Amino acid sequence: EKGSHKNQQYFQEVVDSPELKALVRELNLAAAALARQACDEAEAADGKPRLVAGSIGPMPVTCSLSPDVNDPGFRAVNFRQLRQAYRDQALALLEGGVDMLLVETIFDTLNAKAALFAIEEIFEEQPESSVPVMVSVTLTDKAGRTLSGQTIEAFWNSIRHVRPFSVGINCALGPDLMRPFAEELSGLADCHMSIYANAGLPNPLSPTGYDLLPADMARFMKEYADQGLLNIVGGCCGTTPEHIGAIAAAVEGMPPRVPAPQTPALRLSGYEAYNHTREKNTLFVGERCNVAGSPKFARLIREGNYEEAVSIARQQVENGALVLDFCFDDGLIDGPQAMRHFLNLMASEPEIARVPVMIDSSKWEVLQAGLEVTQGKSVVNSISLKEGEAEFLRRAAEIHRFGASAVVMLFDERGQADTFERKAEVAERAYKLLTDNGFPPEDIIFDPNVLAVATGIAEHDGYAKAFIDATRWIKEHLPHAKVSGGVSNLSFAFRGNNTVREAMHSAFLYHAIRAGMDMGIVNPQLLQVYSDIEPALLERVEDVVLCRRADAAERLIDYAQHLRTDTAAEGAAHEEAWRTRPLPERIEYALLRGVTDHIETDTLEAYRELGDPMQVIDRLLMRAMARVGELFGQGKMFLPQVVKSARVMKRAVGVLTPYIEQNAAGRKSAGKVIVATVKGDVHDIGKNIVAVVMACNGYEIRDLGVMVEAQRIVDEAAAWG
Ligand code: THG
Repeated sequence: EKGSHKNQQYFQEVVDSPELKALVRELNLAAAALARQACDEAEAADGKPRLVAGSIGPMPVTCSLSPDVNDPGFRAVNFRQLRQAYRDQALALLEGGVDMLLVETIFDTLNAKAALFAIEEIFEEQPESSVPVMVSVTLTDKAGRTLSGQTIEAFWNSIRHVRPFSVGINCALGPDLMRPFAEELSGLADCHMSIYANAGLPNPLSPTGYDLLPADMARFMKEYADQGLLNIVGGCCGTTPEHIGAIAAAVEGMPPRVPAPQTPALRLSGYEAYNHTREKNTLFVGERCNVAGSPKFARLIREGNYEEAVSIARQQVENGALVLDFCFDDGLIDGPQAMRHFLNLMASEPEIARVPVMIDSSKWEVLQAGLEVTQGKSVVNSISLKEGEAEFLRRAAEIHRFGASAVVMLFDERGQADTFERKAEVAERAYKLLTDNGFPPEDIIFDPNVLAVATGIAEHDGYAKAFIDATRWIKEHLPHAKVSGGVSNLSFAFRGNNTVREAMHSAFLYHAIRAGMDMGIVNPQLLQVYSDIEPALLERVEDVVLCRRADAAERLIDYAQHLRTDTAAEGAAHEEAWRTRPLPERIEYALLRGVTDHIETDTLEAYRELGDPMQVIDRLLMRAMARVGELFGQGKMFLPQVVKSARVMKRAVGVLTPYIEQNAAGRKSAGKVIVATVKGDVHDIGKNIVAVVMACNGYEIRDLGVMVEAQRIVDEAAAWG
């Protein structure tokens, strides 16, 4: 405790130290002047132009990591402090006459975002001072992550909104270890690319203190240029004027890299990137971390039990949520403080924080608080025209400066858009305003308002249909804009009756997705398979969702009533019923519905009957999985359900494995196979199935596990082959 306190105090002193702060302007003015003078001298000597890039470094403190292991929610510095310091520095560099600004050696993307925020603000206030901005990240481990945990693509998604002159990698790894990540970045970045690596790793025995001598660096950089990875090249730690001279000579006259054009897409990130490209299925946003939408979550936050609250976030990611919504709007909770604290805590949980965040609040200062603590590219939920055009555009501009996307609710000064015509009108107006003011259309996520239906009030009957029609219209008329909705709102009239609620959500999603809905805020654990909805219920639910008959609500309410009285008894009977079906049907039932309870006994029974584990896999398990794939393809099953199916599959394969190994022992090898999932992929279900199938066919399998580096796979293959 004491040590921890001291540690925090130390960092506080670093941040507050007045001595260097007073010198920011003086130091940076002098730096710019000295560099300019050196350039002028060199230009006079050989007549070639020289440019000065004002370097903006990463700071000794970081905004997204706790310097205190005992207190993961602690931060020594906040976004506003960094933004101010970077502002002072950038102003002085610009005043000193630099030709460009170089935000470099980025190890924490949030620090970099503070610098870029400050720079963009200056350019907006004084457009005449605008110069090109270069951005350069540093990767600290062989997995290609920043110190603050992001992959290179997640980093790029976080900063690409500034449309930099160039992006690149510098420092840390030498040119050999850096190469795979330079290749990756080069494929992603639609701007120039820079590389200035260290001269290899530190080496006290070398005359320069680093491994690579000028000729080595020159050779590496020539290879980079040959591969078409370079527009700008140089050297970082351990390089000397001789290194730079050798590199310049080696790449002289070589053609520059041509950036690959990128298709517009919603590109988000947490620790990892999530790109919602055209071929992606619906994006599910987990709704459970919402104090207004979950009594349990609300209680945990009010009691300050953040640890358990964080576990709710974890469960959702495990159940297939690809983005998490966080909402702390409650009269008894300090919203900005709760948002900040929760997101800071979550950042120390890599399995949760790998997904992007949706910051949900009706209060602007809560949205800002969330933006100030997320290093990734987040989604702001939400803004609207409720308070008029000026406020709408002011908020949109600030969201863009933070590099976030925005949910735009279809509200205007007249209120909520509840008919198709009003929804289309407000969406068109908001879209035009945003795109005319430089907001990227692919970062606009329209929410046409999912409102409760079958409430008994006739005016509400058309709400779901209006949402679906508006979705179709938006996707047809407003290029690249996305459509999202809070699905659980739809069924508020059936609170307490999850059978009806789930059926309503699945049917609604089925139709809205066909109309073009891109994403939905849902409870990932409560989604029914569309084709599983009991026909009588489905008919009534679809009557309501599609507004097919005047008495639709009444009929669904009646039906729900009879379900409610019977559920307990019927549920138990239903449970019994599927257990008495033939074995293949039981296995399919379990796989389709993600029921793990009996899968191990059923699989073993199948093995005893068929006598061969391969037959069980081929004839029963794979057939059921094929059905899962088919339903997924038709939009009748959703990712969270597929995740559950895969878990059942894993259990089934698990009990068969000893028999497979037993069969394989003593048999002549059909060949050797190495399996692994590659960097960035933690999902090993497919890999495991392949391994099992091949083992059954007599292959020797070596399983290297998940997230294996390319080089290790090659090395293992060479050693074993
Ligand atoms: N659009 C946008 N954002 C949104 C919404 C929207 N955010 C909030 C909300 N709507 C979406 N989130 C929820 C979360 C929970 C529920 C509904 C919507 C919900 N909760 C159960 C209930 O109230 O009955 C709680 C059950 C329980 O936990 O016991 O239904 O539309 N942009």
